[in-house]
Amino acid sequence: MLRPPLLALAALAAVSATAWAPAAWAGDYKVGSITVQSPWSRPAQAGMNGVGFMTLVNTGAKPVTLTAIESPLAAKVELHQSSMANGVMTMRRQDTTTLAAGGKLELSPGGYHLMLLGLKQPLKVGQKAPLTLVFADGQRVTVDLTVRLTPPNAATGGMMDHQHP
Ligand SMILES: [Cu+2]
Repeated sequence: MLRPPLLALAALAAVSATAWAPAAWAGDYKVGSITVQSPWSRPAQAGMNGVGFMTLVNTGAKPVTLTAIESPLAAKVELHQSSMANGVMTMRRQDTTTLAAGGKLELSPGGYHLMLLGLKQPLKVGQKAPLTLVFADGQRVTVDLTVRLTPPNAATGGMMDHQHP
């Protein structure tokens, strides 16, 4: 008698499909009103600096401030902003950054990015690099940066090379 178990399985599948449909994409992380989407990094050698990219979305009604970033893989992590001035790419360190209510911060090559200073181990393609975001209200979220050669969901393959002195 195969029929009853199959029906039960179908019902279960339908329930879980409904329950999962509104959920965030599998690579997303949530803490409070903040969603972290598609965190990723690029390959780098030990002793060098790595990068971190992701999208932060604040779905709450209040602004949220990012005050620190930590990773066990780096001596220090900083938030930087790259910008083009007179044809020259420059980077500035940002001590904090605030996401407005309903706001979004894209960290992507050529713009805002995280800098993993002094890598304690190499970052290799396919590896996950843990990183913790700390917010002003004390909330923290640990995400895994997926090490890859190209952005996760983009045709924009800007291979922007940038180095610290
Ligand atoms: Cu930088």
